[in-house]
Amino acid sequence: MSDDVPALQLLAPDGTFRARGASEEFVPYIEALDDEMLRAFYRDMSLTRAFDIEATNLQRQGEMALWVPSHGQEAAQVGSARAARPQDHLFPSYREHAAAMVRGVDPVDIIRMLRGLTHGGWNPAAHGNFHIYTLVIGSHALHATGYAMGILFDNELRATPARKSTGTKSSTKAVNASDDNEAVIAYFGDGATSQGDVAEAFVFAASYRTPQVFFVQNNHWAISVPVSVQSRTPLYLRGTGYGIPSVQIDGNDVLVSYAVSTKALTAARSGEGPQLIEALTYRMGAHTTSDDPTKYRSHEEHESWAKRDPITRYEKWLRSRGADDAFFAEIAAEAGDLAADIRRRTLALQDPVSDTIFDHVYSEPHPVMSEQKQWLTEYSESFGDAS
Ligand SMILES: Cc1ncc(C[n+]2csc(CCOP(=O)(O)OP(=O)(O)O)c2C)c(N)n1
Ligand SMILES: [Mg+2]
Repeated sequence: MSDDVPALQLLAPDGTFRARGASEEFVPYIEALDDEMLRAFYRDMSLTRAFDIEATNLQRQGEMALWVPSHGQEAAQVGSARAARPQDHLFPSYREHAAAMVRGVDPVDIIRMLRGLTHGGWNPAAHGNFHIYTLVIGSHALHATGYAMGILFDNELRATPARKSTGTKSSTKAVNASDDNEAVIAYFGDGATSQGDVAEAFVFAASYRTPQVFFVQNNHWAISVPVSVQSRTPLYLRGTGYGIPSVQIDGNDVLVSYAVSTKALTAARSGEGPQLIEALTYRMGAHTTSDDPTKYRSHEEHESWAKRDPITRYEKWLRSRGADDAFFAEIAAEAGDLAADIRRRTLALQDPVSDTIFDHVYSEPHPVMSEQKQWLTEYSESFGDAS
């Protein structure tokens, strides 16, 4: 499948809705959405874009050690995160700012982590089951799969309280038939597919038929390594090789991302086992603010993807359906207010007290931690008022 013609697409880059061939199956998922939800997709993408630009500026002004831009990947993330039900668990990498916002994570919590004020960032249970960012590439594919195996075993126990779980897949189908069942999404990039952790996650997920979706954002680059070096075949075919139903979508089309993710999550929660979606998109910015992409990729390539921008195309489509200037002005104003609020709250962030670093190493007090804490206190005090 060529990059220019992804297998599944509903919204062409020029903003026209056209479902061809296999994509036709996904039209009813969009027809079922009301205007409010369709506009919410636009709002999610626009607010994330504003947040991302503001955070990049804050990093450039020395307010963060590092920023990881999401620019260009908003549609893939918003469509899939909006398809998830409240009970679902999402395991991100580190670039999933749009998905985080959809699930209720405060953008400043992401900033706090990249400013080095916290090791975690947020409590997933209090933030839409959106798990913490993982910088160790691919490792959370295993965390997500382990979590999905846990869901499976819990379901078995609930279905047969008298019998101890065997860990087999025997009763999966029967107990997973409800819409209320949990499912899992693991987000990772094209580069992560070369990691052993991801391969192991595929094996376990396929073998146990876990209720999960592997959502690969193929943004074409793993820092300076192009996807053509990661794989000789389209990435979605990797999933197929493990026996995981896998599809490739236009990742800059929020509608197809939503529709295909909804179908995949429904299949996963209904006992059909794991699913894989490869979303073709593009990392418009640098890998992080420490990177200079002009060293390894061409201006032409960048420009060709700018023409496929997910927000511009969606705006065109919404306008063709009646959204007027007032709606877009309202969202632009809200995005401006959000950026200003993020800046104000970032500048007001306080450093944590240094003791905190020892507090969560063990769940209970530990003599080695107490000793180290005492040492640090004495060391700090040795500077007197100058410390
Ligand atoms: C296990 C591991 N190896 C290497 C790195 C260094 N590293 C950080 S990001 C990255 C590239 C990841 O590319 P991809 O999976 O495509 O995600 P993207 O950054 O494009 O979203 C690498 C190699 C790391 N963080 N963890
Ligand atoms: Mg990548």
